[in-house]
Amino acid sequence: MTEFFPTVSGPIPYEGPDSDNPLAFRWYDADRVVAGKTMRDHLRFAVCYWHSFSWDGADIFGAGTLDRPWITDPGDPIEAAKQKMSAAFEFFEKLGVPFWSFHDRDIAPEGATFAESAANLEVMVDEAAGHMERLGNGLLWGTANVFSNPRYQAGASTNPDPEVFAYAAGQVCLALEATHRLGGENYVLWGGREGYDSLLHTDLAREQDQLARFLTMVVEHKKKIGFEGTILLEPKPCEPTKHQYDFDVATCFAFLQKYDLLGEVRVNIEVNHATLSGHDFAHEVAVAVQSGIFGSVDANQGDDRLGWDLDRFPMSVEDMTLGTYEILKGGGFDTGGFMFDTKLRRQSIDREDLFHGHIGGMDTLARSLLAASAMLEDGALTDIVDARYGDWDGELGTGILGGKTSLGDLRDRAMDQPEITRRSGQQERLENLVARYIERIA
Ligand code: XUL
Ligand code: CO
Repeated sequence: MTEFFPTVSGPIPYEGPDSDNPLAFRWYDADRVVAGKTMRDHLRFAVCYWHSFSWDGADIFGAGTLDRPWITDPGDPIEAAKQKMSAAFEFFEKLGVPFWSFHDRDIAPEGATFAESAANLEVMVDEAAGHMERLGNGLLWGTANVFSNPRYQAGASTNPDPEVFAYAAGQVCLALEATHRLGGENYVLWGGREGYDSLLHTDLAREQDQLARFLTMVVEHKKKIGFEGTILLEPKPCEPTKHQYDFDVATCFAFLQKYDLLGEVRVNIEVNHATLSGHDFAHEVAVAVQSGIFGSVDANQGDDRLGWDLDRFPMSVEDMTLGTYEILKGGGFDTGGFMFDTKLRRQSIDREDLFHGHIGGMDTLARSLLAASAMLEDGALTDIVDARYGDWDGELGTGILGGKTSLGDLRDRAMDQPEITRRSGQQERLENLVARYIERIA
């Protein structure tokens, strides 16, 4: 069998923070126990198939740049798909990553008819099952690509043509069954082209109802086939459409509530989608946790000055620490994990660059886990928040929240109260505290 990554022997070892070996982890020590669980079990890393193995570096201005021999082969499409899959599993094995994720069209070529595509998928799911058996790795999630083919130009479930809805439903049905067969822990629905570019030709009310019906059918089918994983929506505010319906976590929550899908569907938060929606990653996690819909994370970051989806590997320990702190406060991942929906930069053309990107991303998140768990274990931050709201547990607070006090009662009370004593919010002190936790990671 061809070896696609001959310069890396793998598995990538943990060598500690003093190591200068670029092909070693300096922070991700899979077996190290942090707050009662191994790093492997806390972080639940997954590599994505699409950007890492199906993408050759092409962008809207130019052709592919990356050295990807497994996708330049023009031969038989199934043989080419098998070759790509062996490159992917060689990479998973050498990196030493516990999970992977895919779209149906990443692993199996689209055929001339729906039936032909279904047959191709079946062959490639068998192939994947064989690789997974050998390697003993898991599938974090599967999904369907219902946005690339021209038939989906006006969306999949939100299409004005019910024929397109029906085709997409068939495709998602097969992708969900494939995910189930491979033991997937989640099934993801990112909005794709579910959104609009112009209100002049869009009926918002109908499109929302269609989207809800689609999602309900997915939940119904999940139960029918006995899939025990979590169904996840992936919020994103724009791109490819001007306005995506699953704009952010709060919008998804309202949608799930309106259509009676709370308890059935949670969210997969992508770090850069949070940035694009004008929120911090930590904000999106916190909203999901407090709404009971936190599921999983796509760990790729963007760039503050470039307003599109850059899918960079996560490099900011501070941003990731604040997000990871919210995840840990919510009890951590159950079926979710950190998935690298990440792209190399277009000039990172060597195959080995795929290792450097993932090693850096995994180390960033491992450091963030260490800082965030120290912050939580110490309790210094939670103590300050508890003290800040402490008066709500007193007579006045419980009276208001318990519904015993009226607006008029509070007017009368205010009449004989002295001016209120204000307290410092101490934001800078808290930010310094976070900086200290990050500095002290060991
Ligand atoms: C698109 C995106 C997708 C989803 C899966 O922005 O993030 O890769 O994660 O369809
Ligand atoms: Co994503």
